[in-house]
This record gives sequence, C-alpha cells and structure tokens, in this order.
Amino acid sequence: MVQTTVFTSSLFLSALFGCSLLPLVNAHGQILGVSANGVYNDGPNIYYSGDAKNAKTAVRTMYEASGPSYNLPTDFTDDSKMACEGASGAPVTIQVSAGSDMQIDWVGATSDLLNQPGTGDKTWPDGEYPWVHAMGTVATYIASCTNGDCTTFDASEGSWVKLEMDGIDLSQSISDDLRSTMAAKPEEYYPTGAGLWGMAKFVQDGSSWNVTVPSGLQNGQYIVRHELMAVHNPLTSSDATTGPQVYVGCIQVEVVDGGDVTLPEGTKAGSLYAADGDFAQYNVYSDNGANFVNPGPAVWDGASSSSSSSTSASSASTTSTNVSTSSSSTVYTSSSAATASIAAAAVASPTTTSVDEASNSTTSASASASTSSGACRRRRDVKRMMRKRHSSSFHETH
Ligand SMILES: *[C@@H]1O[C@H](CO)[C@@H](O)[C@H](O)[C@H]1NC(C)=O
Ligand SMILES: *[C@@H]1O[C@H](CO)[C@@H](O)[C@H](O)[C@H]1NC(C)=O
Ligand SMILES: *[C@@H]1O[C@H](CO)[C@@H](O)[C@H](O)[C@H]1NC(C)=O
Ligand SMILES: [Cu+2]
Repeated sequence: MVQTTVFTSSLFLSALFGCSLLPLVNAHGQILGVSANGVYNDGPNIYYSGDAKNAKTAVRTMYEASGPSYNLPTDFTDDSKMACEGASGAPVTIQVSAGSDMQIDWVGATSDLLNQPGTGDKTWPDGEYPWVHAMGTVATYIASCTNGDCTTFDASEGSWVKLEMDGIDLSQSISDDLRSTMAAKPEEYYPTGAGLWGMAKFVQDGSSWNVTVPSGLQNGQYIVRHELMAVHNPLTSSDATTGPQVYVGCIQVEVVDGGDVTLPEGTKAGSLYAADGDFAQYNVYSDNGANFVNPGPAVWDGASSSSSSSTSASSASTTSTNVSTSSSSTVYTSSSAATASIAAAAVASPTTTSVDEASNSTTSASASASTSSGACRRRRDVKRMMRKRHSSSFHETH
C-alpha cells in the first residue's frame, strides 16, 4: 500500500506540475490586462474562448493554448508569429491619450513565483500568478493599423517602430529578495553581480510595465506590441527548441488628444531580430550579462515624423536584415527639422544605418521541425543542459 500511495502521489504531482498537464504549462504567460485613460481592459482568456471577457478585450490572443507559447530563433523571421499570429484581431480597440502612460500587466501560467519575495506587492487573485522569468528584455513597439481598423488589421503587415527596450542596466542590481527567489525557481539569476534585466525590474514591479505613448503622435488606430524576451535557455546548435523565448502581446489602441507626428517607416516583425544573430546566440551564463547589446532596430525618439513616404523607405522595410548587432541601439534624437527628416530616413531603412550589418535573409527556417513537443521538452532540455553547465543543483526550469 505504501508503494501504491507513493505512486499515486507522484502521478498526482506530475499531473500538477508535469508536462502532461493542460495548456497552462505550455503557455508560460500572457497579457493579463491593460489600463489606459483610467479604464482597465481585461486580456483574453486563451484557455476558454467562450469567456465573456474575450468579447470585450483589446488584447489579441497571443497564441493557441495548445501551441508553443513563444517564438524561438527559428520563428524570428515569421512576420505573423512575431506579431501575435498576424491576422486574428481582438474585438475591441481602447482609447489612450497621446503623452499618457499605458499600464500593461502580464500573468504567469504557473504558480512558481506566487507570493515569493521580490515579486512586487500585488495581491494575485485565485488562479493568477506572477511572471516567472527574470532574465531578458522588455520592449514596446507600435505600428499603425493602416486599414483604419485594428480589429481587422493583419498585424503581420505591421511596420513596427520601437518605442523602448530595457535590456540590462549594469548600474543597477536585482533585489536581494528576487535573486533569492530565483535561486530556488524557476532559474537562477545571472549576472551574479550587478546588472538589472528589464524583465527583473518588471517582475519586481508586480509583472507590470508602463509605457508612454509619444505626446505628439497623431490620432488614429495603432497596435502596441509589448514584448518580453527571456534568455534563460541559451541556444545550442543541436537543439532547435533552445534559444531566447520571445513572448509577444498586441494591444489595439486608438490614440486620442494627439499631435501631428506620424510614425516613421518601421520594420516588419519578422525582420526585427536575426535568427542567427548575437541575440539569438546570447548565453547569459557564460557572458554573465557583461556584453549584452539590445537587439533590433533603433529606438524612435517619438518626435521625428516620416517624410512623405518615399518608395525606397517602404521597400526597405520588407528586407530581412540581421540588425541585431552593435549600433542598433542608437537613439535618434533630432533637434531640428532637417535632422528630424534624416533620422526618419535612417529609421525607415535600418539596413542603411550601419552598412556592416550585412543583409542576410537566408537564415531561419531550416530547423522548423521539432517544435511540437513544446515547453515541457524545453524544460527538460534546459535542466539537462544546466546540470551539465553547473555542478550545483538546478531546480525548476520553465
Ligand atoms: C504605472 O503607472 C501607474 C499610474 O501612475 C502607477 O500606479 C504604477 O505604479 C506604475 N507602474 C509601474 C510598474 O511603474
Ligand atoms: C550577420 O550576418 C553576417 C553575414 O552572414 C554574419 O557574418 C554575422 O555574424 C551576422 N550577425 C548577426 C548578429 O547575425
Ligand atoms: C548569409 O548567411 C549564409 C549562411 O551563414 C551565408 O552563406 C551567406 O553568405 C550570408 N549572406 C550574406 C549576404 O551575408
Ligand atoms: Cu516560460
């Protein structure tokens, strides 16, 4: 009987925490809701499409509950996956005033960090949990819904302009509380010394992030693309299920009280990050945070409008480029109309901002196969790898 009991309880545990569980484990998290102009809008329930809140949400369903919950380097060149599965709009578009903050709350899919020190003072309702990863970037992009209606806009056509990216700030450190929490689960925090990842800041703030809508932005419909890129499972050449995990959330907004600034030409979602670039290959454990460079296009200053759309700019946006190197973290700051249009042109054509970042679109898809096994396989892989990498015991991975 003892044996039976043990067997039963381990079955029970594996049902609770194991890989055979529901889509919950695969999902790792999603946008919980968004506050804009004092109104809170609930994100969708990705596990039950019949939930009434799904009929009132401005947040696009990020991924099928049964599918992979995040994009890996093999997905980086996919305009649709990198933009919330492109075509499927949310039913609602919410208003936000130019110059105001939007608060974007995320929710984790598992209880690993629930009520753990360092995860913010938020009280989580039943069934909702903090975000579970603390190493990686937080970024926000915006694209115009060029058809004038975000509820039907195909986001894979979006021309994404980067509003911000928090990579690692070496002048700050993770809180002692969150470091201790992460040492237990789901993965130990690196760097071991100073270095605050945007994602750690986000977890410390209760899995919440504020982004300011540029104050001069022209009224109209836009998608705000909020992105968490977790780096805890470095790419290994032999395994296509490894690499940074890119979680993308898309919020449909109507900017009101705006100015006369139009977005510069941006970047197609599938051209933001190179599938074989420095970011895709970044190893947080060997680098210990020291040489991380924010990947992707330059941050827009929020002020320099695009000049009357030139044809070269629009064709440049469809070029797949490995921009994830060096100088892409330049911030354009313009002080005059002349430099503004130069900056706009530079943003419009990331390929030309640094010539040494040679165009290379032939990367990606080769390893498209084995994505089916999903998150659980990744969890096992990272566990195995980490055991190899560190002799110290490695606990839960995610
Ligand atoms: C976001 O802004 C709101 C409203 O000002 C504030 O209450 C909240 O603390 C901010 N959140 C973060 C993470 O800074
Ligand atoms: C960009 O592509 C070039 C040419 O293939 C390659 O040498 C370089 O390593 C790539 N860099 C990144 C960051 O992808
Ligand atoms: C792109 O990468 C492939 C494979 O690494 C390489 O053979 C090719 O020369 C690169 N192309 C450019 C334009 O850098
Ligand atoms: Cu995860």
